[in-house]
Amino acid sequence: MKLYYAPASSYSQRVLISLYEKEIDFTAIEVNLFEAQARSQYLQINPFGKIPTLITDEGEVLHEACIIIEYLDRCSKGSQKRLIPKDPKLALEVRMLERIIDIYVNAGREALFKDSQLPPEERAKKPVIKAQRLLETACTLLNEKLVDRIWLAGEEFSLADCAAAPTLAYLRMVYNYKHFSNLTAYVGRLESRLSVSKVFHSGREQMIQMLSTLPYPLELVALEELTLPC
Ligand SMILES: N[C@@H](CCC(=O)N[C@@H](CS)C(=O)NCC(=O)O)C(=O)O
Repeated sequence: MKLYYAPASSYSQRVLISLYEKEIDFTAIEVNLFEAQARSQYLQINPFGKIPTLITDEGEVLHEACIIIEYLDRCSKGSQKRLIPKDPKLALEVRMLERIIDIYVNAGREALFKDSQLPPEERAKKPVIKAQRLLETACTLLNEKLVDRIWLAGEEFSLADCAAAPTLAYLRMVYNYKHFSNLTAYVGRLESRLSVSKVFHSGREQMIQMLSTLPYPLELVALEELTLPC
């Protein structure tokens, strides 16, 4: 199978983490959406112009990180770990947590990121305040789930953790979540996990380069650099 991806793309990273977790062989094809010709070629594969895309060995084209991960999980051989549990009730919770991360945490992160790139006098208007409120609601929920859990859905690393790892790492650039202590401890566990650290390591250089070109530059923030907000 072939994965079209970019090393710093958080949605690509979700899929890469799942591929490493499941130890699936794949061919990685890096896409540069900033390059006109590469972009127009890629639009033939993904008309939305979004990465990642997976092309299966049967030639099926799959968009959307969570659907790609679900496909990879269905290809599981006997001993491979499952990222979406077989138990239907647990599977629903995993999917719900993934949606919460995508819709509230990631959208909040994107809204805060866009806001940080506006001239200071134009920042912190109603839409971004609303997005931050939803982001904080989601972080509160995740923090509560993590009171007695190692991973988001319990004992087993899942699709929800694949989504959480890059989202929460990039979130630190624009939002300090140190006051959510269970969430912060969980992020420490996530970032020590082999699949996650491998993916972050390979995306780091591209992300630092992209951040340096911003009108209001931002930096990748290591978890240890987060201090408790006053
Ligand atoms: N809903 C898509 C989102 C993918 C997405 O937004 N990818 C970003 C990179 S992390 C992208 O391709 N952005 C390029 C653009 O929006 O032009 C998914 O789950 O895969």
